[in-house]
Amino acid sequence: MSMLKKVPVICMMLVVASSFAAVEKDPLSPDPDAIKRWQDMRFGMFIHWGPVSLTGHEIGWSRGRETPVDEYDQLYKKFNPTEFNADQWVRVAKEAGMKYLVLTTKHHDGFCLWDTQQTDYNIMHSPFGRDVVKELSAACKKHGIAFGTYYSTCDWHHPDFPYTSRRGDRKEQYNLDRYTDYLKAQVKELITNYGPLVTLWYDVPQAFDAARGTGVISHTRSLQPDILINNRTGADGDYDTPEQRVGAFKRQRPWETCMTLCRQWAWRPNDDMKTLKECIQTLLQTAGGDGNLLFNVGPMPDGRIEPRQVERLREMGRWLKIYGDTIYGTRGGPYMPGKWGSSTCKDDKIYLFVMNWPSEGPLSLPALPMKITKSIVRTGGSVNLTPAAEVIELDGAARDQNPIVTVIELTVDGKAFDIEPIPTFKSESVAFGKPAKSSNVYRQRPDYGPAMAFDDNSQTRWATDTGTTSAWLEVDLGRAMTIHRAMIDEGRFNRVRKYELQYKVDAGWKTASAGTTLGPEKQLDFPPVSSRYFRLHILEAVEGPTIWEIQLFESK
Ligand code: FHN
Repeated sequence: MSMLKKVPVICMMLVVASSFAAVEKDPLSPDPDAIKRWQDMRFGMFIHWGPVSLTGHEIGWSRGRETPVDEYDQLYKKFNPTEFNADQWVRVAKEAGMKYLVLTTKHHDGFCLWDTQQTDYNIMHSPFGRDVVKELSAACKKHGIAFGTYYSTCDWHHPDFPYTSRRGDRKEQYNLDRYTDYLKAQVKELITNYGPLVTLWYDVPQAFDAARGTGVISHTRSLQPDILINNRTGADGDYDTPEQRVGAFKRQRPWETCMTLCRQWAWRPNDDMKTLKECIQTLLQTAGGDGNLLFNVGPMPDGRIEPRQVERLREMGRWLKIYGDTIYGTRGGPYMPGKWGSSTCKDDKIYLFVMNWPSEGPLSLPALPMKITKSIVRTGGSVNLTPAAEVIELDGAARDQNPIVTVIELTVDGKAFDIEPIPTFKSESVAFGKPAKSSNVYRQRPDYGPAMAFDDNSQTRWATDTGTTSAWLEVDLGRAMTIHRAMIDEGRFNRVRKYELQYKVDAGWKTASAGTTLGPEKQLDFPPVSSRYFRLHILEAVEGPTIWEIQLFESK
């Protein structure tokens, strides 16, 4: 008789049970329920604050730039934000419709906003002498807002960290292992004393390679198994963090756009502030891409969030009070975002956010593979829906009801999320979607690769490494074409100082058009030239050139 038959069943069950228990969770994989909870929240508040607010300059970056290092590092001795009220900050976030909050507990300047035992360079040694992280964590718990902490991976103040700035001035003496232990000890304090945290938001992993970053992730997850960790430890982490731009449509990996309400992360007097339209449309484009939006405020040196920023956030909250069901708990798509707008979905509902109606005629979107059983215009007015075979056309009085966005709710006869994402742009550019290559890509990251300049997506761009002053970007049209017009969009970057648009002939590259600066949506008209290969050759740039889009138009 086999051994198996002799083993009492109960003993077998114990063996099976213990083997399951023994299967360790992979510390590099996030808890899927935590990811869903976080994605369902969709909208959070980012807060960049510290003694630097006394200067009105940028946190971290201004150390040794606008403010001499010695002066910057003494600011905390004057920092006494007596108007700081954690409840007030959290109430502003809540009234804005934000569901989570992430505070810079330690930025690149190394100053700590909590009662850390690892260094005296912290808030308890300032005239203020109160534990800001503790008070904010408690206020979030009280008001039902999830609390997360930003913790800068780099630390230009710490003696063991190798660099003294973003530009990479390396110190003579440093000890990265000892600094990593310091980082881990502080992260343990943050999670143990102020958690549970929705996320540990690391930043600028200078000197941290993937191995070291992986160790930081394992350490963090060991302290709180369902914590979420971003992609800035030096390793991939749980979610991507496109910054100051709406990320590209992506369902297969979580992502979160981090963006400033004004221009600077930390408070700056009279800083430019985004309009309500820009704020709302950014949220809709982000959610439509299946991403979260972490929207930043920089409180003032007295501890208050600037009243005009509070009012802007309250305006967003008033919009979300009416239409929040089209954002919270939804997924991006099925229509992919474009200049027209974006869409989200939940159960049998699809929400269309039309931000730019055609100047004439209806808005045409590709037909859905499901039947539309009902359609209503949530923002008022009516819409004629003609679901023809290949397109659905939307037209009617709805278009001018709301200056920010027209919200149309479609009900379909199935689960909307099951619909394969649908591209919504038909580009006239012959370069759209064609194979591309370039001389340099920012940190070799595909989300900044050459293809991003030929995807007709105004949210993605080709970028080059910091310090790059010349580069080229080439497209293969697949066959020889006669081209007479191009559009090159550098947006507001304005880094190019000399360029040539070239086409390849047997003898090499010839110039179709040449100039100095590009800027937003530069139109180039030139005598028709024929080739299969075209390239933008940037001969001179003041900083790493970056191009949002290149379009090439064929002579008919
Ligand atoms: O240098 C920082 C910057 O101050 C800010 O904290 C942003 C937020 O994502 N991260 C770094 C720039 O990428």
